[in-house]
Amino acid sequence: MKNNFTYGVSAASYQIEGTHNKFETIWDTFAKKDGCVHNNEDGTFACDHYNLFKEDVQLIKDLGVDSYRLSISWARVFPEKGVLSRDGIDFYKSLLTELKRQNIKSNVTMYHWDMPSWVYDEVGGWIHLDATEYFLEYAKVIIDELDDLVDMLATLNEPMCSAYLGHYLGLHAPGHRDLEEYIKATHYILLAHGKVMKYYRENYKKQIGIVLNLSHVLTDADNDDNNMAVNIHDAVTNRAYLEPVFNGSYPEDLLNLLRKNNIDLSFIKDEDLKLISAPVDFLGINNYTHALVEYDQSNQLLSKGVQSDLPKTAMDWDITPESLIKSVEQAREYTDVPIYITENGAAFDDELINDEVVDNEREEYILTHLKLIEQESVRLNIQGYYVWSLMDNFEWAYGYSKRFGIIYVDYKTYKRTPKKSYYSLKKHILSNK
Ligand code: IFM
Repeated sequence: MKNNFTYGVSAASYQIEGTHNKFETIWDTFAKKDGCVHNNEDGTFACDHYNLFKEDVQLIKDLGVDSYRLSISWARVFPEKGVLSRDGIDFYKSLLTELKRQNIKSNVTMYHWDMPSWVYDEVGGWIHLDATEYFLEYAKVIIDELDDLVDMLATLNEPMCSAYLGHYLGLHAPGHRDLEEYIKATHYILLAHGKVMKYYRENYKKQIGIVLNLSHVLTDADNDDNNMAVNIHDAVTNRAYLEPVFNGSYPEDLLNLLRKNNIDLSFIKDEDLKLISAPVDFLGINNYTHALVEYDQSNQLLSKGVQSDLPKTAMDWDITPESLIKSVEQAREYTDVPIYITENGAAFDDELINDEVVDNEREEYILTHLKLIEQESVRLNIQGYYVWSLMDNFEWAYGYSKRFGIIYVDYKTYKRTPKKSYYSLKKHILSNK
């Protein structure tokens, strides 16, 4: 295994902190619309990490990991247009200071989907150039105020989800279904990344990168149509992000398909692509499963997901550890920078019995994936692995119905109970150090 391999655990602002109604994000609005989020649940209280962060940092410390990956809520920092919240900044200062005190490195993401509602109300979200300027204004504040306390910084988490799930499939906030919006949101969210990269490079010196979710795409019914669907789905979900960030261009097959659908692509400027492809110091990869697809004539993007008979998690996602390695190999076609697996983990239907959660399936999932990563870490220059997630939390459109945590959360009392997988991960880390 690589020397200095980083063990970590991940979580994200909206999913754990609780907004306590002090500010509004696009997920609060989305959750109010019937049929969008399980039981109309939202992040008002989440895991109340805002109040319980010291207890949570102690749990991270006791787990024995080197690093904690967290995100900052744009809306907590800028609850209204042009209004900076000192309380918001101070919360993150306290959290990062506590991590330092406990000698845990921080890996901080500036955008993990909780766009302030005012940005959406002003310009419609990521489909508008102005959103990139609002984001830059926020990112500058975060960087200027927090850089001393941060060890690694990432601009975005999973831009594919913001663009494709949020603006094409309608499964994530803001819940739109529009092909032109998919490519506009893709481009402008990446441009926001590029603008922040420029500011950071001109003024600061630490590690900055981006986190992409990559899933190996395949079909189990090999024919011309299905193979074409595999390629185009790979372009839409993986290469639409890898290529601009590392090569400064979008996949030609994707652009051709968009043109065939009469999408005007003149908003994509060469100078934007230069900013977007500024060198990063690391790539974060989030991966949970593969994407099994077939041709679908009724979809403008020509593919649909299909079911396999493989073992599944509670998300109905196939358990395919080897596909994690395939995704890292795909990224390696684009870049030599160090790679961190910034999210990997699984939801299962946990039960708390006598103050214990015996989550054997999650334990097996995590240890299988982690051991594979350790084995491949030298060949593929993988420098770390973060489990998703530190604790059960708000799982977006699934509300609180899916539990990904290695710590169980009772959503009535906020009591935390480490699960069996927490203890086995702890043991694994200890024996490897
Ligand atoms: O919970 C999410 C996380 O916010 C982003 N990556 C995938 C996780 C599981 O769905």
